[in-house]
This record gives sequence, structure tokens and C-alpha cells, in this order.
Amino acid sequence: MGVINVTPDSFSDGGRFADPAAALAQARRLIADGADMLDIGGESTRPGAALVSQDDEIARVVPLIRAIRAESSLPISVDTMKPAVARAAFVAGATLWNDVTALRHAPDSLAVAAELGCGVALMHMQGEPGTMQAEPRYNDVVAEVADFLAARAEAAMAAGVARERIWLDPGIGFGKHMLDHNLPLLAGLDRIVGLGFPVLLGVSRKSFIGAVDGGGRAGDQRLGGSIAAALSGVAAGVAAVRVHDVRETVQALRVWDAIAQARSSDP
Ligand code: HH2
Repeated sequence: MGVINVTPDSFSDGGRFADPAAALAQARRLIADGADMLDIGGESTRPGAALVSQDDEIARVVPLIRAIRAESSLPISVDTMKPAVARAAFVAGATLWNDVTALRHAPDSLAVAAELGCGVALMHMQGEPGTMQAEPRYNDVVAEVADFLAARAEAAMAAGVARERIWLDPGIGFGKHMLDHNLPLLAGLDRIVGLGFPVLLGVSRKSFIGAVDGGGRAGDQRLGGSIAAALSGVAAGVAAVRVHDVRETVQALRVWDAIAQARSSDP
């Protein structure tokens, strides 16, 4: 899943694709690079990011979704907490609602997801985007994230979302201590995969990579760590990785697959 943030302030690519022509050019690049899906976001979730009105968010994402849809049948997801934005994105051609609040932000989120009949990616986050990194606490991060995701999947199904349309995401970096929570969660991903839904994993360029690397390197200096973390997710059985650097990640996955195939055909 290739990411395009149509925002002025996203943590890793903010401002680069706020211009519609630049965003469409990036979409074309990610498709050519081998993305199987594009994730379009119009509001940054990083702590301290400016809140965006519903109308402004729609004005950012809908023209891009429409423009991509006019030239490609690739699945498109919309990264939003707002049901009205999801609805507008679906009319424009999106097929998956990627919600970092797991359909908890608005009272009608669950009902709108059921009504749209769309896929939903339900992500774990402790707290709210503005304050989530202040003091995250867990007794057992893997068990708590797994229990939360199982409960949100149940809530979605109870509201009428079909089981086969549900994806789960552990929400790396969302209300998690950089190393004490993100690393055990990545090490315990098989438990989330074991819930029986496709798992989406977003590790690309995230801060824990800079922390592991010692020097707190900036987002665009974290490609090696992003690929390492993506491959560890694939080894645990995740179904999709959400990434900014599609070409390099696709190459890593192709090599990974080729070796796995050689291993399984070895007599
Ligand atoms: N991470 C980000 C945003 N949306 N959605 C899912 N399902 N999983 C993630 O891990 C995830 C996500 C944060 O990354 P980015 O989009 O690059 O930054 P920002 O939120 O600042 O736009």
C-alpha cells in the first residue's frame, strides 16, 4: 500500500504532495513502482498536527481519488476519521476506509461503514492523536492491542460490516512508547495475525526506527529500517504493508518471495 499524504504537515512527506498535480504525479509513480493499493490522506495524525475541517479534507482527497480512478482501477483507500470524508471518497472511487480510530471517532462511523459496504482498516491507538505520545501505558501491549482489535472487529460486524471486509492494524507509533511498546508489538505480530483477519502494518519511516538506529535520523533517512520492519511483518504473516517508498519495498518483497519459493521447491 503506497501512501500519499495530501497535507501540508504530515510527519514524513508533509507538503510535498499538497499541490494536486504533484499528488497525481506521485500516484502515477507509486503505481508504476508496483503498489497494489494507494492510501490517500488529507489530515495528518502526528501529535501537534493542525485539525482539518471536513470540507477542507474532502477538498484535498476527493479530486485526487477521482483523478486516479479516471486512469487506474487500482484499489484506493482513504485515511480519515470522518464518516463524511469516507462517504465522499467512496463516491469518488475509494474502496477501503482506513480509520486510525477504528471507527470510534464519530457516533455514526460504524453505521456509515456498514452502509457504504466498503472495506475497513481498524487501527489500534491508545488516546487521541494530539496527546497519544504523552504517556502511553500497557501491562501487556500485545495482549491489549489484540483484545482491542478483536473487540472493534466484533463491533463492526455487529453494525453490519461483513467479516471479509475487515482489516486490522496494530497502529505502530500510535500511543506507544518508541521502543518499550513498538518493538514487543512488532515481535508479537503473529498474535494479531492469529485473530483471523488480514493485517495491515504501517512502519514506514516511523520514529522508532530512528531510535533503534541511535541517532534519531529524520524520516527520509529511515528506509533501511522501514524495509527491515516491513519484512519482519511479512514473516509474521501480515497481508499488507503501508509504505512511502514503494519501489524499494516491492524489490525487497520480491527477493523475499523468490527465496521463500526456492526454499519450498528445494527437495
Ligand atoms: N500511520 C500513519 C497514518 N495512517 N494508517 C494505518 N492504518 N496504519 C498506520 O500505521 C498509519 C496510518 C502515520 O504515517 P503518515 O501517514 O506518513 O503520517 P501523518 O499521519 O502525519 O500524515
